[in-house]
Amino acid sequence: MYKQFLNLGRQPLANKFLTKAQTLKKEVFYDLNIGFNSEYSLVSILKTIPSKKMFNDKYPYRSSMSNTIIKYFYNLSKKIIKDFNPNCFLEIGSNDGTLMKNFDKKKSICVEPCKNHAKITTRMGYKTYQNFWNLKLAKKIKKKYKTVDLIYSANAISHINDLKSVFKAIRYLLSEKGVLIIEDPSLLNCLKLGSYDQFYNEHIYVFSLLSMVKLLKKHDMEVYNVEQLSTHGGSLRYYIKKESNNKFKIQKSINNQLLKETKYGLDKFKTYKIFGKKVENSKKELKKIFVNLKKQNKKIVSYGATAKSCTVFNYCKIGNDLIDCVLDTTPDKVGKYTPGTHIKIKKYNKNSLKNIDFAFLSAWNFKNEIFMKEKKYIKNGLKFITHTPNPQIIKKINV
Ligand code: DWN
Repeated sequence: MYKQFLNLGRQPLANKFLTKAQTLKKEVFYDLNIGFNSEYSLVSILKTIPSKKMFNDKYPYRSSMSNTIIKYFYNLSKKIIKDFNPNCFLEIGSNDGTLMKNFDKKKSICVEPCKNHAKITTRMGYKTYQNFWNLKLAKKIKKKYKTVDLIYSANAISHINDLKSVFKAIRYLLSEKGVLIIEDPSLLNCLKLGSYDQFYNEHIYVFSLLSMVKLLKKHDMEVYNVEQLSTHGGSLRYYIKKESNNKFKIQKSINNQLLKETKYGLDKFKTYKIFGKKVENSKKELKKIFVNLKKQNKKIVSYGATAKSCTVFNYCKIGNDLIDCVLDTTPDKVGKYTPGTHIKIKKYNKNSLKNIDFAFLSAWNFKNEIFMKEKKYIKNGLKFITHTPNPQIIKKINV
């Protein structure tokens, strides 16, 4: 049973960027309410949208659009090969192959439901199943490959509604001594940073170690190590094994993280009620900043057409009256309009920030990469607006 603690209003599909013609038609909006389930210490959106509506042949997000992620996945592949040297590596949610391209084609399998991305890894020469992850697929893969000793998934498990089916399928396919590695945004970081934009229709869950432990227990699996990551505003990497597998010992990191999470109150509904109030204040403060700047005729753009900012803009009612345009490098987003708020997305180039006074950090999770890239403009007076950890115009940026 989920108990609601936050109402983020009516929201369109976060990655459904619109053509000009589509902005003139009626858009579909859904309630975005967030709740807490005390049995699993699990936080989830309360109304889910069928996956096929979101992950289709036009899914626009590409991991390769950020240098931070390209480097991150390169380093991670080296680590996985060094630590595990898998005979068969399977990635759930392989997107455009940004991680996979670092692995041996003969020993790797991609699983990706979005046709446009699955086509890319197929073209690259990787065996790609263009499918949603489920038991039927796991059975099909097992028939062909017999054992898979490393299953990896970044920012995909949190997108799948039926977690029972997810873990059942993983347990079925994973070899006895195999390892499952999952990475997803950390609930603790999300609460500490007030980053309520981690909630949108694609992000069904924001996990904590507390919740992961409880979920896996039902499937005779356990987390034996956990690492704090800086990606996506703070994520956790869970190293998971079957309970019967004695090859890996439970690391100290598990108790440390569980302690941090319970100390913060991630197991108590009260903590989420407080977060909900904080978010309501954040909304008012952020809107105030935009309205004040607009009164002074400042030119404001948004940096990155993120799914996250769909939540912020629609919740705070920040639209094309307050933001001139959104800048982005993704081919499938450029020339379109943001869902719900209809702000034009323009192709980023080196001159895009000329004569711009303020840029909203939609891609706040890449702020270091962005600040480095824009240091010339920052030195010339460009200022950034952010909503995390609190709505503000960032005073000082060291570049
Ligand atoms: O879980 C998810 C995460 C991993 O990615 C998905 N559900 C959807 C997506 O969420 P997002 O859109 O909030 O992700 P990002 O990675 O914060 O998106 C960054 C956006 O900003 C991309 O469209 C690329 C763009 N960008 C850019 O134009 N110039 C990013 C950087 C760093 C840049 O310099």
